[in-house]
Amino acid sequence: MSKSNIASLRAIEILDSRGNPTVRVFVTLEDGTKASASVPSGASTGEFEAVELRDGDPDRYNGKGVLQACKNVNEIIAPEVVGLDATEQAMIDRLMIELDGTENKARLGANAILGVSMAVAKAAAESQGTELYRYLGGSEARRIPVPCMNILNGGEHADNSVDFQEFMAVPLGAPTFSEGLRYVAETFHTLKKILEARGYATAVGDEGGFAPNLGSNEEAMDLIIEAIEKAGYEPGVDISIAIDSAATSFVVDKKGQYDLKWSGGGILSSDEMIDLAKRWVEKYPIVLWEDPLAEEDWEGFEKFTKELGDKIEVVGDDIFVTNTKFIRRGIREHAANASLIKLNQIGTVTETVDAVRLCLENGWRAFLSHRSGETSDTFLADFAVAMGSGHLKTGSASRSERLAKYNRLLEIEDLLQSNALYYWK
Ligand code: 2PG
Ligand code: MG
Repeated sequence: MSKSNIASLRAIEILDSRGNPTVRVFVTLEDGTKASASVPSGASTGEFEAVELRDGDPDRYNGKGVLQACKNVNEIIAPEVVGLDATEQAMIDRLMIELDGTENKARLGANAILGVSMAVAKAAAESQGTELYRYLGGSEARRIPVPCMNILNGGEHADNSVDFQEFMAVPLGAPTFSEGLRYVAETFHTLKKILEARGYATAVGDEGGFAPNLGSNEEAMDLIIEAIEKAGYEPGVDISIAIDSAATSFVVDKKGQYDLKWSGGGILSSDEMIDLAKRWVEKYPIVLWEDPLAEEDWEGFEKFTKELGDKIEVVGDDIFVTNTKFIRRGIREHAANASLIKLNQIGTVTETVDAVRLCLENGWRAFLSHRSGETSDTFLADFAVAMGSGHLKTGSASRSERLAKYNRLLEIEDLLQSNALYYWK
């Protein structure tokens, strides 16, 4: 019997950064190795994401309990997986997909399955005495992602008057990851001073960025440019800007019409949204725009990419949900030139790797991402280095569930020393 065989597997219900239940899985191997993994959870979720199984019992956590998902790990998955070699990631993931038997992991829950998938990977790495990023990415895994730091929050991640969900500072001109992190953390602190001076609130949203009530969405851009400059950096050279509109969260009737409801900016058509983006890309140093349109507005995405795809990275999140089926269609129809990548949108480590590979092999970029509901788990940091896709978003320079990932990347940079690579493109 191999020493890296799984001896036990157990899930418990824990709370995430929003105080909502999520799944934590513990795994022990025959050689005594122990590992655990915790599953993140989104708020602006795509309709076709793998199913996050919630109990729906109104007497517990407003129906958000995950006791059934934990039970599925303990009573259905564990008996099948115990005894298998933890290094057989693809086989274990496939087995869980078959055990579930549905298209979208609705029976066992993507939260149950992903918890096991990540915990197994961590245990296998640990048992081999290998860092997780190296176990998953091999000896060539040495590119540290550019940290796209979400310094201003709006949309469903905040209770304010900004429609677009995330405004990110992208330190693409920094020489190293740690310097890049410093550039954007300093910008974050400078932004706080600017907001204070203008009498705006400096409370933070779900991902740790500020969530002020601004006069318009554009004001957010102006404030960020000001913060970059006041922090001593040159916009567009040292630090550029990335946006996640999360447009599915303000689309009217699934497609075509967008209601800028938080700012009271009125209803815009898909074409008007594209025009707005064109104006902004002209005026501001924007390098990446995620979900500029809603998940079912494939036509709009195609137009957007035609107009702006040679200037900026166009990322699909809700439209692709880390699913190779939708990414393939996106590649065929030129609906974007990059996909967001979230482990829990698809539900296993293996399928997430497949999604990243599909992007990279087709000349697309893959933008690795946390969820708005997170835990202290740092799997994402190692995973991003393993995939070598060059950039990630994992929130702001506040809230320790966000900093945990950035700090793990600092550790990896230190482990790699001068072998670490850092560049935007
Ligand atoms: C997004 C994510 C992460 P959520 O839309 O990209 O920032 O948000 O986890 O709420 O889907
Ligand atoms: Mg998004």
